[in-house]
Amino acid sequence: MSIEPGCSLRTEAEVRAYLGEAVARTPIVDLHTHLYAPCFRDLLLYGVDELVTYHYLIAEVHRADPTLRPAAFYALSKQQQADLIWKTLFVDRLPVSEACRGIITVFGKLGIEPDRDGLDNARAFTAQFTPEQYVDKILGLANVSSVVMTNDPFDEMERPIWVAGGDIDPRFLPALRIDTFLLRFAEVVPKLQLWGYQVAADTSTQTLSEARRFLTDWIDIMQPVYLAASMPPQFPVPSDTLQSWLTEQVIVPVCRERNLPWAVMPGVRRALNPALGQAGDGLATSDLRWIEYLCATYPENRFMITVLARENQHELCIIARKFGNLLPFGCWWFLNNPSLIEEMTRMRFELLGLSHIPQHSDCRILDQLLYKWEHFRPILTRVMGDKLADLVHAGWQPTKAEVDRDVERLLAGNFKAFAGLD
Ligand code: RAT
Ligand code: ZN
Repeated sequence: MSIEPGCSLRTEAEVRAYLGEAVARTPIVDLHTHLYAPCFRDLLLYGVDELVTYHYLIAEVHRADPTLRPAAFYALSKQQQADLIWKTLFVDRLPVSEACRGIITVFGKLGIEPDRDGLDNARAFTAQFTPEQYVDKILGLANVSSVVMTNDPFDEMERPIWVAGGDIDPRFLPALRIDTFLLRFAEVVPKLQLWGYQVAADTSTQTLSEARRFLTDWIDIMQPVYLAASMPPQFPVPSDTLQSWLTEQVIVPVCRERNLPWAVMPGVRRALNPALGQAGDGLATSDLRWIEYLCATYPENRFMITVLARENQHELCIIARKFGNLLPFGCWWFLNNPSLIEEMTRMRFELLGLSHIPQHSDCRILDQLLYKWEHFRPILTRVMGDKLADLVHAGWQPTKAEVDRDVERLLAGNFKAFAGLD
């Protein structure tokens, strides 16, 4: 392919400036969030009270005020919780943490003046919009074209909405979450039986066909773009456990048959401090041998992966170099901090080139799209800019079209291709 000289970026400064524009203008497909389309009603969280009571900030307020008892905090109304967090983390001390900074970024993007006296102006701002209008506004301002939801058939609030059917805003793509199915199968057997699936906590041929039927029914109902599970640091595959059997006999074959990737998210230690509720989870370094085993044993399957511990990131890149059916994505949860994103993204460029997905937002509250992506874009521009600058100095002048093409790959195309979307 000939490179048009007129479109070449000849100097480091030209490359960096053009890359910055491309990163800003390229729409993002956010491949893992906990956001919901407006038709899911109360499950779609937005507005300042939700924002300020994000579980990352709930953890931080309990650190800032160790006399605060989690039970007392959770007994407050949502608005009282938000007021307390605002006073403690934003007024009584400078809001320097990444999660605190995020709130200030959101206010800036929405034109809300942060007010040390309280959150009423921010509340009034959001109250002007219907949920649908707010979705349009936030997706537009964030330049996010679509977001992947997290959809759990065992969730009592969302299940009836799926069962009733209806049109989902096409910018919200479903993902079938299987944590409960995979990790708590024995516990949910009675529920599955109630729903008409003849399963038991065993590996019989009947459980096999009925467990597969459950998954395929939900694939038919949700039409997910992938199956997903956040996983403990250790997972016994292969072994003679029920979980290993479900993995190899149910999930992997169903994913293959339906041509769907499985997104695995190892490293979570649930309820490290149970009193903190959703804010109480922790992490540990993961043993990724089972991922290598699945990639090697099932080359026809596709696996996406994000791992929670920083300590696993180099190893993950090396595993991904060996298996084309493994796609690393995102800087997840406790890794979604600028210093760690920069380190991980740099390492991924160096070891994986463009064959990764540098970030997902994990947003739980719609407005967070404004900060998570606003904070990420300059990091991508800096890290990729360094790589392109090195190329220019070595004698390779990228064209504008090449930069556009590859930024699109990183922010949307790699995911769409891997998930078979278009
Ligand atoms: O990032 C988060 O908000 C976590 O609480 C988890 O939901 C995690 O992202 C997950 O998907 O398990
Ligand atoms: Zn998540």
